[in-house]
Amino acid sequence: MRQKRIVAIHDISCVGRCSLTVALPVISAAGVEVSVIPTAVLSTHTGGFYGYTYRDLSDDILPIAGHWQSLGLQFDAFYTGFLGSYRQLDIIAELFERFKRTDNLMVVDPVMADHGQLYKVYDSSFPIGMRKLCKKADILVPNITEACLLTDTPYREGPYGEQFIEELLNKLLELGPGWAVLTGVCFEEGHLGVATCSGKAPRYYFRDKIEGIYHGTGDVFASTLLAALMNGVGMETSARVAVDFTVECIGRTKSGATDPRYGVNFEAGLKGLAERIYREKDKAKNR
Ligand code: PXL
Repeated sequence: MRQKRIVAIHDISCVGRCSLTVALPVISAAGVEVSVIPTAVLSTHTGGFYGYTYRDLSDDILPIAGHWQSLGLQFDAFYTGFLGSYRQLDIIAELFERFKRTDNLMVVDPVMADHGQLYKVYDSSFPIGMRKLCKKADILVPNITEACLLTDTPYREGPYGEQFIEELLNKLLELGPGWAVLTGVCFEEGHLGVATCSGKAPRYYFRDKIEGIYHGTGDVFASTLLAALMNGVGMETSARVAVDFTVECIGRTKSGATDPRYGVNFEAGLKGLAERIYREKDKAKNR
């Protein structure tokens, strides 16, 4: 099989293990070539650190795309995460239009909020602008807070009823993506997981919840999901692999008792992740 090539469009948080410093190693470990478009450069991410530097790279994105077009480059997927400005929502939508083919995947992680709160760097118009990008996505990967903001649903804490989650998934699909992959789904105390839905009955996968707030885990999840998908693994299995890897990284970090602002120890699990993805790839091929 030809090697797959994707573009990861996130910020570079120089310290803190999120966005590009997660997407690059995780997706590369699965044998996929990763090109990047940095949306901003920060000294650290914005979660729990103060005084961080912030350089917005909005003006560089379309010139980068223009150069790539002049080289005739094509990509199997575009994967967006944290964006550096409101203006970037239109810029990325334009980029998607330039590079969309019938057989490539636009994956949007609408990174903007968690635990019921919009990140402080964004104002209340950001989720409304984000809906335009969701419209162009093949796969949308929000957490519950982001899903609520995107669909005008009042946020509440879990456990949720199945009806609440199914309505949320349907409203996400109405925004335009082919698939909604919703993280942070909880039907009973102590269990947390993911729902995948493309219009038929949603599929769920849960693991025991590890208490605590761990930074960058949304990026670990979405990067792993895409790494598996690019290897021909189906959506439901890819979501399972992504949940299992994220839980494993959180567990390892918890035992290491490091400051959770510095992200999770995913590095020690990369070899095992690659092996699992290749096993699932073989199974998918022989099916
Ligand atoms: O992991 C999401 C993320 C990415 N990039 C930056 C962030 C955050 C979450 O807070 O601040 C800069």
